[in-house]
Amino acid sequence: MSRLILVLGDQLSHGLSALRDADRTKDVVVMAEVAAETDYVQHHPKKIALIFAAMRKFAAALRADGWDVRYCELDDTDNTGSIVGELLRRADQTGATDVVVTEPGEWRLITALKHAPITTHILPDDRFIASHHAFETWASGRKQLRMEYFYRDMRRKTGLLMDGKDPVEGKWNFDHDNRKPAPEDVAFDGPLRFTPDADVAAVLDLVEARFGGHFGDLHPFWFATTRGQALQALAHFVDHALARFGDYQDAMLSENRFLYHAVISAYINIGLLDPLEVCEKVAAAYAAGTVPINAAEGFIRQIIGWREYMRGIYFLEGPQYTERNMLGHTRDLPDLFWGGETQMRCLSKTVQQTKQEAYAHHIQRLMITGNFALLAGIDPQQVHEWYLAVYMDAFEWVEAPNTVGMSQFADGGIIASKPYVSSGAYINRMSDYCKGCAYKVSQKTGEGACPFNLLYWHFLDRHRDRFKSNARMGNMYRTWDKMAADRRTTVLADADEVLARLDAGRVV
Ligand code: FAD
Ligand code: DLZ
Ligand code: SF4
Repeated sequence: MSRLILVLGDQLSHGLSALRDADRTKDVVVMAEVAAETDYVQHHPKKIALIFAAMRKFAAALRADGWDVRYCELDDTDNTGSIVGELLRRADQTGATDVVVTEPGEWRLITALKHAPITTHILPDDRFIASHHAFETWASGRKQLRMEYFYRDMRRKTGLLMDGKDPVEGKWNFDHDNRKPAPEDVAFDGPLRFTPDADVAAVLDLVEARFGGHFGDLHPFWFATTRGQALQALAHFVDHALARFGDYQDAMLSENRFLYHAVISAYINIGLLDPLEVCEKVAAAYAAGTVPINAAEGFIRQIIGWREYMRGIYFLEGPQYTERNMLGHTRDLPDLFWGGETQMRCLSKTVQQTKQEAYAHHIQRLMITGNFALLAGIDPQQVHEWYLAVYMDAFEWVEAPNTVGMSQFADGGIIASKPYVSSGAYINRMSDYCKGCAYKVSQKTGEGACPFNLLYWHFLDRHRDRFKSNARMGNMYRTWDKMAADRRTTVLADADEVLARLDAGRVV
């Protein structure tokens, strides 16, 4: 009896556990473009196009490899609109009674599959280095789940950048060397871009027609849509950008959106690249002497450290994680996140870039949009849904811990030991946004004062009870307490005025 092998849009890996488990002479692969997956948030059109184009190309590659693939396009007349609906339709067609699937990266879909009226076998997703069991074992009994210690275990486990039992060059973490401000010139032209072929163009037409109303520009579309192209994009990054990745990891420039970043997260997350192979290529460049340790270590830490850790937390904390709101923030997400007018140049540039590219790098996500949402007290669930929608690499297992935990501190400190907040001074140091902004970053109060300067103190003041005993925040409170009382009153009143403008839908 044949079985149905479900391959989801972010499972486009030839070594997928569900495919390894299958028999290509008997089993039937099911892939489907469905409204339930395109509509659970208003995904950026570029993200939908990337997933559909890569799914179609992956299906073609499987067929060429001898698999029987039943692929349903979004506009097919008999499309049932959901993954479970498609499985039931294919079961009717083929007589299959069982489904095999690699575990999806989202509780929503796991639950739907577990409750599907057909026997479903969910296999571990072993494209990740740490299994659920390994992460639970690491986490159990620890008071704090700090990424750094998990990361060291991952280094030991993979042997990446290890010299026997010790880290190469004697240190686990070179983050202190990775905080240079924005450079004058960037000697990298950004990620490798691909011209859409006829198959990609057909997807672009479909996405334009069906999702043209979603936030985000579909054109120009230049993403890799096959593993071969993604490997070329990776090689381009390793050869031309990696050496400076570490130095400028945290820098931001208005007119250079990618700096020395890899722009491969979406390719890894949908399965075109394997995280370990990516790290091995980076480690090989270090071993060959073409990139310094702060670049290689900084990059590998993001993947075997942060990426694996975020997934571990998502599955450890369970389906309700996305509803956490430890700071009780309830303000609605302002329209400026959807491209509405703002005078804050850093926000306007980051949102505009997000709209055009479906991409912003980590510090833009954390210290511009995330920082503002946290300081302004925006409802973390709305913030989470925004991040899940607008970035091409956004899947809940990685987006939610980054947003709800790291960026919004809504999990109460499981991920971050203190909230990632800053005044305008940090943004000014790390970017060129403040030059030409309608606000003055050096101004602390009054009309024209940078809203980050005002909201920063407002945040610390309103959450004093929660954070006053956090050792890492002692300096912030000491600075605030040393300020003259009437100045503090003015700062808080000016911050309230900014928040009132937000609430009234006026331009900030
Ligand atoms: P680079 O800066 O070149 O880094 C290399 C790789 O490291 C990335 O490709 C990615 O695979 C990995 N990586 C780096 N940081 C992280 C991290 N914090 N968590 C997981 N992996 C990481 N990343 C996503 O993949 N999907 C998301 O939905 C997502 N949402 C985020 C939301 C917020 C609020 C924040 C602060 C960060 C989020 N990140 C997310 C993490 C990070 O911003 C992106 O992985 C990174 O910007 C992708 O760009 P890049 O490929 O150029 O990465
Ligand atoms: C994100 C996404 C979108 C937009 N569309 C599809 C789709 O039509 N078919 C599909 O199989 N997968 C899609 N995906 C990816 C899924 O939403 C993803 O597998 C789950 O969110 C789990 O990570
Ligand atoms: Fe952003 Fe403030 Fe700088 Fe303007 S002055 S760009 S609002 S940090």
